[in-house]
Amino acid sequence: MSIELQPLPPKGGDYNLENYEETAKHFDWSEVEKAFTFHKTGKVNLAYEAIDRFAEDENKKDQIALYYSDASRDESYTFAEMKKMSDKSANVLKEAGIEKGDRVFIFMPRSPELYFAALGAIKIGAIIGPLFEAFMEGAVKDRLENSEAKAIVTTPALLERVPVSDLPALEKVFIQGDDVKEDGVYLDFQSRLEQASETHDITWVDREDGLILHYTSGSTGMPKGVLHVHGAMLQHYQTGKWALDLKEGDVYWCTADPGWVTGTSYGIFAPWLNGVTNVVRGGRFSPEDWYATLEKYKVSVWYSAPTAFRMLASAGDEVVKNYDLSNLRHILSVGEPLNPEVVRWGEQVYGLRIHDSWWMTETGAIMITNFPTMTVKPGSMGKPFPGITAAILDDQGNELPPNRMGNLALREGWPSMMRSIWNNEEKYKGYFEFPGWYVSGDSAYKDEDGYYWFQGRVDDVIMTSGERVGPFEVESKLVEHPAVGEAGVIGKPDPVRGEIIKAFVSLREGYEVSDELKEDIRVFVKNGLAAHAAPREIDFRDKLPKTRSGKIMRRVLKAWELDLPTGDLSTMDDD
Ligand code: 6R9
Repeated sequence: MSIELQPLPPKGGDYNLENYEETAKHFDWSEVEKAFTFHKTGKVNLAYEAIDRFAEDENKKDQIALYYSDASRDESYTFAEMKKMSDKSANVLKEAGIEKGDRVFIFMPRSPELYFAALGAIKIGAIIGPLFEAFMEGAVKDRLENSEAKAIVTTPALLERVPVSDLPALEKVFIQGDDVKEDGVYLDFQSRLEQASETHDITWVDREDGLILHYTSGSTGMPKGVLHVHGAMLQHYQTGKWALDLKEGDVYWCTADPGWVTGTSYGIFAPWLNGVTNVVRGGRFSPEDWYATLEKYKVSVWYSAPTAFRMLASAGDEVVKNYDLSNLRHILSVGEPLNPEVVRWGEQVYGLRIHDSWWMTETGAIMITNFPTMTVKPGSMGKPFPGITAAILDDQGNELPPNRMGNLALREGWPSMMRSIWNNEEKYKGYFEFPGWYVSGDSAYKDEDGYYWFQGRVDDVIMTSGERVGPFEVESKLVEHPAVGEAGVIGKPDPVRGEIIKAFVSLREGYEVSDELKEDIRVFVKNGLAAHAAPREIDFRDKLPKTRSGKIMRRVLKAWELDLPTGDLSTMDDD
């Protein structure tokens, strides 16, 4: 029996989605179109719906659209100013010969100009390719080469990682910085932006035209380019409304970097399509800075990730008391399993529940989530968003009954579904091996109430003495132990048991490695979960390998264990 938490009373007004079950029964995506200008005009461009229509609205134009801060800058831009800056940026790109359909990469640390560049490119119908600032030359080259990028917007510091002469398709390199010397290929983005005209005729596109290309790692091979289209805005908008519960007057902060899908779908599109104030903070994580950001901007809706919440929890419960977080009313999480322990911790320190949401780069927007008006079962990802059909399939594509673990799949055809893998039709088809279904690569089960429970990536599931064990369950239990900061669990091949469970653990401040502690942690999992789920081996490490978006890389743990090469680490957080 899992624990069930009744919905908490709303803080300040009703939630947008009052009755999940009723709404899901009757929901139709075509209804969502009525929220957009294109429903009346037939003219489509996501940037128009996100920025320009509010800039043209007397009641909205002077509202802050973007609050930006980092160690050296502290700025804000209204919707009217965002329109002006993105129009200028569109003119800069267009004058340099960039056209509809061209790939324009954006390779820079978070800054207001990153957002102007992205919106400007979208306004001319170009396809944007966000690149995380920590990528090194090889990773940048692979992505620009694969997509035949025509332009990149970058900074002087990152320019050395762009191998321009090895990229024949790359015609223009826009550099955002001081005193940039132009020479035909290299162009000064900053001065051009200042000088550009403030009026721009937006390029109207088709709903099926390309919007954004996100490169993401699979279990094998090179990162693949996942293409999304303008029509995805229906789902960005509606999930913003019902899952994030965005409404007039909200100040919203998504902590993800736009180099990852969460930082674009929910750091650019969803908030602005809903006309809310969006907070962007540059720089690195620190508990004090994060709480100061929530306080300073009176953030009301906050979207972050389990690793961040665990790091905040590790910082201790005292630090949060120094900040006024009274405006906060709704918190969400994505990217990796949200341990029940973290949900309990959230309720304790914030007086609010952290709501899990599940989706992927390929799905483009939230697919399964815990709605604020719904009973929450901590550890479960929640239920499918209205208009989304999910199922658990066996390896032959048959739907499994409740409580059976299998492949988490989605009925194809949701608005923000990827439309292709760039230059790789085979890979794309690989997701749709069972007619009508997109197979996610995650394993999960659905309980008798329709809640989905994440078990791991398909290839991470552990079989030990004939028992199926999801590493997430074990990791969740491990991090409940007071000494454990983070934990990654893999199956280690064993001649007798098939696999045994092996845990890699980093300790919290103040704890020392010892055999006693090891045994204590083992017994803790054994007693808390099940004997067969207790790790037979525990290795202590100072740090666990993680992707830049915070996921513990079990395949690297496995490679450590088996003494194998670790493969492509271009998405790994190695600083
Ligand atoms: C948005 C994003 C996708 C993979 C996905 C799954 C994991 C995402 C999760 C979750 C457990 C959740 N994942 N949300 N696992 N619970 N709520 O993260 O996209 O970087 O493509 O990762 O992340 O394994 O398949 P992406």
